[in-house]
Amino acid sequence: MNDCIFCKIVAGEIPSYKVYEDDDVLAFLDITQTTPGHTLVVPKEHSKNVLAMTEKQAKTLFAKVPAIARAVKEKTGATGMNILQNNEEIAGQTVFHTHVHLIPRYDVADGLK
Ligand code: DGP
Repeated sequence: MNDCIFCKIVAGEIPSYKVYEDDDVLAFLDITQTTPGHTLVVPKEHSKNVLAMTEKQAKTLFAKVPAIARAVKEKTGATGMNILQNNEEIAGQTVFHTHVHLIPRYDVADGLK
């Protein structure tokens, strides 16, 4: 996909802050940082979203999510995490390459100690 931002990030043509990479997936910090450590997990093989994925593509991506999410949680010191993803414009999808958001959540009281 020539005009896909995340394909360009996967190819190294657009810089990103990499969190994790293997043969199948790349995880990198989301530019918006909804909370510190907000990470996107994307398959290296392009698909538009979950609605367009094959079972094999979905297994390849989602099998990696728990371990990456645990690593982000541990590294950030978050106490919980939203794991979500959007499919199609009506549902808030703005980049049309499948991605999973990992949004660490922090106990506000921790910052007051
Ligand atoms: P969604 O709305 O679910 O399609 O989320 C797309 C996310 O992608 C959004 O949170 C912002 C992020 N994003 C868009 N462009 C870039 C980029 O060039 N670099 C990084 N790191 N994130 C991006």
